[in-house]
Amino acid sequence: MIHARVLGAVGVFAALALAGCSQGTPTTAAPAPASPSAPAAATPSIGATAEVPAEFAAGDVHIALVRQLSSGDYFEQWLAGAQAEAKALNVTLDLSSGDGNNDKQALNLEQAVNQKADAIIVDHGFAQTVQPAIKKAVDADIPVVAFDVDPGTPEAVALSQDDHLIADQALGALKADTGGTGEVLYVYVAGFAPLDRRNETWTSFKKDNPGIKQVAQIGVVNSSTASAVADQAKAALQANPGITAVFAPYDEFAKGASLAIKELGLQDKVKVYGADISTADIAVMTEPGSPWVATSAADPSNVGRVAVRAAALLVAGHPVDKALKVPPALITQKQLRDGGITGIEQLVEAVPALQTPDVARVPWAAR
Ligand code: SR1
Repeated sequence: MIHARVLGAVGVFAALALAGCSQGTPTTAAPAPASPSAPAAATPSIGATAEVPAEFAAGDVHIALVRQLSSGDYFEQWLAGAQAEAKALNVTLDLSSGDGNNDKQALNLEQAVNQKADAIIVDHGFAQTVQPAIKKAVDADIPVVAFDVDPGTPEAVALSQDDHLIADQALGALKADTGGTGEVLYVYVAGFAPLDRRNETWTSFKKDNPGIKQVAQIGVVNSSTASAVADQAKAALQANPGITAVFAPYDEFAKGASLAIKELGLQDKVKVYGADISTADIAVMTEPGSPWVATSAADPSNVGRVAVRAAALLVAGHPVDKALKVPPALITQKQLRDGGITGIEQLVEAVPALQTPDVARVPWAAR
């Protein structure tokens, strides 16, 4: 693995193909060699405002992506975005996933540090299992971008979606639909930084809206979250027939709750307010009789792109804000149905705020 952080000015590099990455054990996708006919002139690529650093042009940059979780629409789309950005920047992404096992993620992280990755992206994880290795990385002068996990050091870049706003937007829709009164089923699992932040907003929301009562709480995160949540939601809905809303701020939670409501035939009475969006989520939200009426989301693929851009900037010695936040947008079932939106690409066109090219913009890359 090449540890390259020295800037150099070279010309445009050819667009290179990365082999597909798989999940599970660490894998490496190497870029194809640069075209021998690529011009060597010291000019930026079209649309770019700076020259391509030498190590990027040479394809020498390795960024380790160390994930806690990899199953589910959100994580799959996030990875697709990260891989697309790595390809565009001519970076090799060394991918590993803990598959929900925190010890495995910690080992993968140690390995990335020992192999002297040029930068490390830590994607989710629990603070106590990733912070020791993040400290080792920082001490070894390896730049770190921590997505959705507290890195425990101010030297790492902390990337998040704006989780307080995600919860705020979804709860705004819940309040508008219920008139500020009603029994709510809440889906939550503690320990995941984004869910903990959304929970802070839910806690204040309940105080500010005494007419909204949380009558039950459920939640599980595993490799089949949606079906596990569906089972829990069925039991909670049967035990609490007064529930009219479910606050489920993670798409796997929202899908599980929606399934339970439909199976119980409660879709005219109980509505779901969620988080996240994907093509599969759009299908669930827009299907006839779907109770999932609103979600607040960033485009996961865009967030994956931002993570890779931030890491690349750090490798090149460019300054990056220590706290990067990707803003969400509220997406409603009505908006999707009225707009005939069936996929994430269409949605991003309809809601341009879901693209954030200026968050961690790379000056040598075309936009
Ligand atoms: C288990 S944590 C799941 C959340 O991580 C990302 O922030 C997504 O928004 C998802 O809701």
